[in-house]
Amino acid sequence: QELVIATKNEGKAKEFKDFFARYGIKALSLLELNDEVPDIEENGTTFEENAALKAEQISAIQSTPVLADDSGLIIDSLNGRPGIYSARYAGVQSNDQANIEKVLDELTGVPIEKRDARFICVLAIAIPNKPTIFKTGFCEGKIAFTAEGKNGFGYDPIFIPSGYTKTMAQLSSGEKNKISHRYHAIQQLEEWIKNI
Ligand code: ITT
Repeated sequence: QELVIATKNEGKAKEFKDFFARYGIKALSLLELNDEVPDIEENGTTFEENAALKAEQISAIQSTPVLADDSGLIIDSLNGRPGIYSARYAGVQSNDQANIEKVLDELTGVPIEKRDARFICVLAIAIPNKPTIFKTGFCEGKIAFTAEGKNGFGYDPIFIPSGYTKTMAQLSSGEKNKISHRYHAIQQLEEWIKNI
């Protein structure tokens, strides 16, 4: 079986492939679809709204169930930023490196006790003619003082998961996929996945 994932983010796409392979399902990202899909403007004000926008618009075009992921990093001492702006925190054309530098810059001089943060992943599954399903997962941790590690994507090099002394980017993909926000959200879909 196949399931379309409404993402153009390669890091996310790889994680979904690994998760769904366990259930014998091939996850296909928008980067792999043969048809051109329009860029979806993520103009919602919440993770849920943005996840629904992506899943529902692609599902309407493809006439199949579509899963979308809206995720981000929430830093307590930055009043929850970058939040829904995580992908473009350092500007519209920003990349992971620039986003990381902006966060580290804003946390200059902030001690470890005040560097609490969490990743959030909101999944929306749009099914033609049915209400959209939502599932949310979190991963608690702290923001490191410097970027370390090469695995994963996004803010992984500066995120130290609770109970670890290494950043998420220093963990193997197998280790990340057992503790991540995305894993915790997908876990709640098990029943739905079995009925695909
Ligand atoms: P799509 O909308 O095409 O899926 P995107 O990168 O624009 O890709 P989002 O709008 O959901 O996706 O932004 C999520 C951002 O949050 C992402 O670009 C990363 O910077 C960050 N992020 C999400 N999950 C992460 C993870 O597991 N590790 C590190 N950073 C993550």
